[in-house]
Amino acid sequence: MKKQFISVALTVAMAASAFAGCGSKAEEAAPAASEAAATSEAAAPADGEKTYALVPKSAGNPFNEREASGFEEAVKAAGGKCVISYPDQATAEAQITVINSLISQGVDSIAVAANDANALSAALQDAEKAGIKVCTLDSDVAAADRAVFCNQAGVQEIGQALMDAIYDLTGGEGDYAILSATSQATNQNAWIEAMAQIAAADEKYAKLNLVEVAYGDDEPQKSTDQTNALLQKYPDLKVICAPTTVGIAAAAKVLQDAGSSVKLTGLGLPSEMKEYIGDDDAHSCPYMFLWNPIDLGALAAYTSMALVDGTITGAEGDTFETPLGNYTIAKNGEATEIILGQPFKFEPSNIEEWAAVY
Ligand code: RAM
Repeated sequence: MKKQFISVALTVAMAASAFAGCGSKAEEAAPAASEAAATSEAAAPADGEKTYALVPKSAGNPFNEREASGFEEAVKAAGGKCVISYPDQATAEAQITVINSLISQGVDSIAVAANDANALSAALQDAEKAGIKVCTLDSDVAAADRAVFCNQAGVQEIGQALMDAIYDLTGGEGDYAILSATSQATNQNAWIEAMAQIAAADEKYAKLNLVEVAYGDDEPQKSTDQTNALLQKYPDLKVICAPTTVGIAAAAKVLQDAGSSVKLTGLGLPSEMKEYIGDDDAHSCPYMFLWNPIDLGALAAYTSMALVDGTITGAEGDTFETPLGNYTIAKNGEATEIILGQPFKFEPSNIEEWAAVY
């Protein structure tokens, strides 16, 4: 099962890099923040050509850049025009500015990784009123403000994987802390909430003690400072769980450089974490989880194109075919979503292989 996942994911990742053509590395395929504005200016479509926009959470985060590269390659391979518009900060306000600009440009769709569950509502409703199809990826908004959410993996599955890792790495009891991204991030907040519910629902986790949820705002320096603060404040801390690729990379370096006995887990990018993953005391992170960010970006592109051409509306039961596979839109509470896959475990035996992919 695991092998099959690896080979499918590798094939897809390789196909994604092969598509890249113009710049085969994911990092090179995504424009920097300053270039994004230029790309946006050049977005005026030729007759009949559709323009699909992506609004990531922030610039300068390698996870977001890989997501953008997957989106861009999928749109280009289908002959569409792609606009990647990074907000200048990881805030809802900065994303509203970008969304308003995309509405003025008359793009056909917007896929957004939201920095806030509610604050983008008016801007996204304006986009929809202007005939622009809206979907979310990575980090969702309220159901009424988008057609469908491209979810990397089930919230419950991610919460369970992280809670079980904390249980394992603490030995089943003691202090742990969470180092998150921004306090408003819909995705991190949903995972942290799921972890809390899982911990409360089973006596097994009763001896675990969550001392603090700290926020590094998906900024390397702030995440480093927050890790140091946690170490100082909680001398009995056993584990830090960082459900953010920026946070986990920063914490891994702090812990490893200090030779700390505090163990780390969470959600990390293999290429950034390979030097920190190991079973011995010289490594800060025994294992962690993630999904393929290139595929997540590609799924958002296929979803955007299917919304624009009318193959799907975002309603429960809608189905569509993509080069990643066939998807059926499912109901999740009031909302609808498309799940990319399961969280995948990165550990010493597979980290090298994956670090070369993303
Ligand atoms: C960071 C971002 C992103 C999240 C990953 C795990 O890069 O916060 O939204 O999905 O971590």
